[in-house]
Formats: sequence, C-alpha cells, structure tokens
Amino acid sequence: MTQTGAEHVEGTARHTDFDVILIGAGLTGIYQLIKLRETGLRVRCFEGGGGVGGTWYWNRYPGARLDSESYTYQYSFAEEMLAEWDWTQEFAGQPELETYFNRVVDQYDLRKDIQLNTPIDSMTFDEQSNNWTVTTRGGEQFTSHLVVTATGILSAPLYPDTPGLENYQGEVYHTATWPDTEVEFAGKKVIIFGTGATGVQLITEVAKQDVEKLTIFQRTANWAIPLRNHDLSADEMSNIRAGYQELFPWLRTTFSGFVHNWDPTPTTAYTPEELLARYELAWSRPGFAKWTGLPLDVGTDPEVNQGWCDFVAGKIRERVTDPKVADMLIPDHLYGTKRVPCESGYYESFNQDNVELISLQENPVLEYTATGVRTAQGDIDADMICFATGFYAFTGALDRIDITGQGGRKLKDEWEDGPVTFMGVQVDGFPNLLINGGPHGKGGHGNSTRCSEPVVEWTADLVKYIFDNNIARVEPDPEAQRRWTDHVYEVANGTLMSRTKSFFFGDNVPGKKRAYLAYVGALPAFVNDLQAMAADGYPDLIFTK
Ligand code: NA7
Repeated sequence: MTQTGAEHVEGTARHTDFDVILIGAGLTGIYQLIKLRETGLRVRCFEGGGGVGGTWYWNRYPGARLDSESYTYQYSFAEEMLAEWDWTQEFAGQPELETYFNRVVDQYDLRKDIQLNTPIDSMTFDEQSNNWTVTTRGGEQFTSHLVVTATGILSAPLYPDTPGLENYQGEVYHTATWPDTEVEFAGKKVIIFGTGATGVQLITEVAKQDVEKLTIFQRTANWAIPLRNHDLSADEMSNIRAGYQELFPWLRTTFSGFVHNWDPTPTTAYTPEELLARYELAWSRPGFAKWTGLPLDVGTDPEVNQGWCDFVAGKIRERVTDPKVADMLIPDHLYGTKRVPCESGYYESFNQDNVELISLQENPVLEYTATGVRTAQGDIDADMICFATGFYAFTGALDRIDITGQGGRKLKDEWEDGPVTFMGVQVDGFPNLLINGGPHGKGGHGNSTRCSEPVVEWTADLVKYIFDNNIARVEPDPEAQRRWTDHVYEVANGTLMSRTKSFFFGDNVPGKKRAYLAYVGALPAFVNDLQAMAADGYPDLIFTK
C-alpha cells in the first residue's frame, strides 16, 4: 500500500506523504515523536519491532536489567508519569521498563502515529524535490521532507562468524532478539558466547536454572562490579519523588548523565590506608559509584587505574573458589576502557560444578556441528546455544538501511573507514536527514535517556525552524563536520579507552577498520554547544531556501 495525498503544511508547497518520517520507537524515538507532534507537522514513526521500547522491547533475555538507577533513566519531561509511576527496584528489569515505555506511549496517545513491524530497508534523497523516499521491508513507499532517525546505537545484533550454524539442530538465541515466550533451561546443556554487560546478566540467571551443564565461551574477561540492587519501599519511592526537582537539573551537570559523578579529589590526596578505605566505600555503593563515581585519576592515569584493577582483582579472587578460573576472569585491560558490566552473583556462578568457563584464546571454536560445537580440543554437545555477542555498534542500525544521498552517495560507503558526522546529528551529502542516536553523538558513554533528551529537543526545534522558514535543504557545513570529527578523535585519543580493543572502536567486528564510533566528551558541554548553535541561528548548518 502506498499512502499519498495527505494534506501538506500550508506555505511549504511540498506534496509529501508526511512532513517528517521518524525511524525508531525506542526511548529516543518515543520522545522525538512527542516533540515533533508538538510542532503541528505531519509525522509518521516507523518501528521494525512488534512493540515500542527499542532496547527494552528486543532484549528480553533473562536478567536484562538497567545499570543506571531507574529514576535517573526515566523521562524527565513526563510530569504525570513522574507523579504517578513507582519504580519497584533501584535498577529496574526489562519487563518493568517495557511496561514503562508502553505507558508513556499510551499516556501521550502516540500509537496512532507509530507503524509497528515495519523495518525500513532503504531511503533515497531526491535532489529535485529535496524530499526523501522511504521504502519499508514490505515494499511500501512514503515521501517526506525530513527524515529523523532514532535507530539506537546498540540495535543491530552481531553473531560470531564461525561457520556451520545452519547445521546445528538445537535451540539458538541471540540476547538482542530474545523470544517473547518462556525459554526452558532446566535439565539442558547450554552454551553461552559472550561475557559483556549482557552475557554477565544472562550467565548469572541461566546458572540458577538447574541446567545440566552451562558452558561459557569467553573471548575477553571484563571488569564486572556488584550492582547492589534492592527493592524500593513506598517510603524510599516517595523520598525519591520528592527529590525530582533537584535530581534532573543535577544530572544535566554530571559528565555522563549518571547520578555518580567523577570525584575531583585525586588518589594522591590519600594515604594508602585512606585510599583503600575510599575504594572500599565505593565498592559498598550501588552501580557506577564504582566507575564514574571514582577519583577522576582512576579514569585518566594508567598507574592509578592499575591500582584500582588490583583492588577489583582481589575482590574477584575472594569470590571465585578455583584460582585458575579466577585468573581467567581477571581482565588484562585497564578498568573502564571497555564497558563495565554490573553483576548480581556472576562470579559465584563459576563455583558451581555444572558451570565451565572456556577461554576462546586457549580453545577456539572451529565450527558448529549438528549437536553443538567443535573446538580445537574436541566436540561439546549442547541443547541450546545463546549468543550474547553484542552489536554492530553505533553505525550498524543505519548501515542496515540502504541510504542514498546527494549524487547517489551511500551512507554506508561514506562511513567505510569510520563515521564522519557533524555532532552526530547530520552528515554532509545527506541533506534533510537528522540523526539522533548514531555515531559520534553523546549516546553510548552515558545514561541513555539523559543523553538523548536534549538532542530530541534540539532536533524538534530545528525541524520547526526548517518548516517555519520554508527551508528546502539543511546540511552541515563540511568544514564544521571536519572540525567535529577531528575533535571526536582528539578527545578519544586522549583517554585510556583508546588503548583497549572494544566496540567503541568497532574492534568487535572481524575485519572492520578501527575507528572511534562514539563521543567521549562531557555531556553538559555537548548539550551547551548544540543549544548555543541553535541560539546563534545554526551557523554550522547550511540552509537552502
Ligand atoms: P558487548 O559489550 O559487545 O559484549 C559482547 C560479548 O561477546 C563480549 O564479551 C565479546 O567479546 C563477545 N564476543 C563478540 N564476538 C564474539 C565471538 N565471535 N566469539 C565469542 N565471543 C564474542 O555487548 P553486550 O550485549 O554485552 O553489551 C552491549 C551493551 O548493552 C552494553 O554496553 C550495555 O549498555 C548493554 P570481546 O570483549 O569483544 O572480546
């Protein structure tokens, strides 16, 4: 079905199906739709999934849970929701988050503008009309003057490239496409690949499920820290709610939008005994108090970082009974140079007789067989293989769409050697395309909602400006784009992160050229720069009337 002939906005003389097409109904897309609708424009949101919530729709694997405090992750704009919604736990699980996002969608009556089960396969910019034609997987085509993408930074699942999976006869799951039905683990032989933030959560839950055998293939050990979750009582929740007036302004000032901000007091200010006490205090606290709440020089000075690594390694050794297994679980990269997973009993899983940890460095998997995997040291049978192997991060969701810009340029080709953007929101050669939640934006190094809300608001203001001023094309100044991309690398190269292989550099994808995919600068400065640009009339964007 092709929908045509919808009324166009007076004054624009553009006969498109919609003024704006929005792709994605995750946490960014939902708010983006609300803000776009406030402009009075004709907006349609296309969502590939069968429900809203993005990450919290797809990642429904056992143990899926926030590592940010629930109340810091919710929308700050949704006043009625803030007044009535009670979080049941300090760190909410997937079902609660999915319910939350559905509730927001209902509260704002968004469903009528969201078309579910509609992945977008391609989009092409027409240089004559300055409009986009968007084609869905089902073959429907729609035109719009602008496209806004909210496709998520971790939404294109990555599988190992080991051959033979088609031969395997057992159950296969990826955490990012986990089924909506109950998966039965009890009595089964289960293999899990991946020990990132997701694998750590999944392994902990599967180990509790009375499995016959759980085999974990680890490519790289990670520094996992105790989450320290707890149920929120009615009193706690009412105290939390009473603090919202101060909480959200405070979160706007922190480096990454987390409630835990880097401690400016350097470790050199402490005696060794005091420093140990400082580390123990951090360790006793929830979530990222043990990451972005640490003394700042843990994040910047390799020797200080190593001291913290030794402290955490000691904690792992205390919990894992077999010293050889403990050694395998202790990473050799500096702390925080990969995403730090939070855990709730992960290390104790490895003390169970039915749980085996295998290092892929020592014993690589050569192929899948009909009954399991063939490793360098022999075959292992399994009833089920679970992949917690991550994503084509930052660029993957946009790469899945065949995006053709000016002069037939393909976005995927432009980014072949690494993404090039202006502040993560626009790309030269792709006019009238606004990106929220792609590479080189602030998402990925912070509390996702806090990172996305200001960009949503900025994008909606820009969209309004474009229509109010009858602008035919908006595109970034190529010089501003070059300056931004240089800045992204400059900041990243100055961090310890650049020393470690991680998905932030695309290292998790075999054969992918190493390039920095996120933006590791401070959230408040990033937001200030965006807002200042808007206040100045967008000097870094080129408008064509
Ligand atoms: P991650 O953090 O990318 O973790 C994926 C894990 O899978 C990680 O341990 C990888 O090892 C491992 N991996 C990747 N490819 C393979 C292959 N081919 N074989 C074996 N193991 C592999 O993704 P997550 O889903 O855990 O977390 C993503 C985000 O979700 C996270 O930032 C949170 O915000 C929530 P590696 O370390 O690359 O060697």
